[in-house]
This record gives sequence, C-alpha cells and structure tokens, in this order.
Amino acid sequence: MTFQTIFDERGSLTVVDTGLPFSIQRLYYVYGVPSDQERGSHAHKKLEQILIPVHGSLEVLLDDGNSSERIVLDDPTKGLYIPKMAWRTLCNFSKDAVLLVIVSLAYDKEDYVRNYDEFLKFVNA
Ligand code: T46
Repeated sequence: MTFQTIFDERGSLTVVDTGLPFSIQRLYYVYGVPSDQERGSHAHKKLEQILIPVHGSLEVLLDDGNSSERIVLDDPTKGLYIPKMAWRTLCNFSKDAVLLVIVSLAYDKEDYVRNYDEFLKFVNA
C-alpha cells in the first residue's frame, strides 16, 4: 500500500491514516538489526500488520503455506500488508534500517505459531 506523501523544500511527510484494512491497536519499531540476523520466522493466528521501512531497507520472505515470495522493503512511502496466517521471515536489514510495524491487536504470545509444521496444519485445516 502507498501512503499519501507531501514533499516540499523542507523534506517529506508521509501520512498513514485512511484506507487501512484494520484499526490500529499497537505499533512498534525494530532497528539495530545486524545484517546476519533474521527476525520473525513465525505466523499469527489472528494478527494483521503493516510493515513500513521508515529508513534503510530489509527483505521479507512471505509464505502462505502454498507459495512464497521475497519482497524488498526500501521505500518509506509504502507499507507491506501481512494478513493473518502468513509465515514471515525478515532478513538482510541494512545497517541503518528502522522498521515501523502497525498492528491490529494487542500483544498476545498465544497468537504466535512458531513451528512451521504446525503452521502448515493450520493452513490446510
Ligand atoms: C513480526 C515482526 C516484524 C513484546 O513484549 N511486545 C510486542 O508487541 C512485541 C512485538 C514483542 N514483544 C517481546 C516478545 C519478545 O520477548 O519482544 C521480544 C521480541 O519479539 P519477537 O521475537 O516476536 O520479535 P520479531 O522481530 O521476531 O517479530 C516481531 C513480531 O512478533 C512479528 O509479528 O512480524 O516483529
């Protein structure tokens, strides 16, 4: 999804407001990730989220249990929507990467599916 962005001589301002597929319950940001480290490697039973690379770049491997794709996030005016029950792995963070994550639900560790075989069972149920 592409967000409204106002560019002028003072710089850029990007607005995340209308048209989101959920109401925002939480946000957090991830940064200082060493380039050899991966994050994620799990799915969520109910949670939806939008990933916005507000600075730098990273890659997301998205897997719905049937097919997977690798997506480069490097544009702060764009966000990647991740629906529930999608296995995600985040890697290749640039040194300066700051990832903003907008989320549909409060934090609940019971919402996580951390085992890939269990994820496939959920998807195929
Ligand atoms: C995702 C990627 C992009 C909290 O206490 N509250 C929170 O809201 C979150 C997200 C995490 N935590 C704690 C739980 C762990 O002790 O922070 C620690 C690291 O969390 P986690 O291992 O889940 O972090 P990531 O970066 O691997 O994954 C997170 C999200 O969980 C995930 O849904 O897509 O960020």
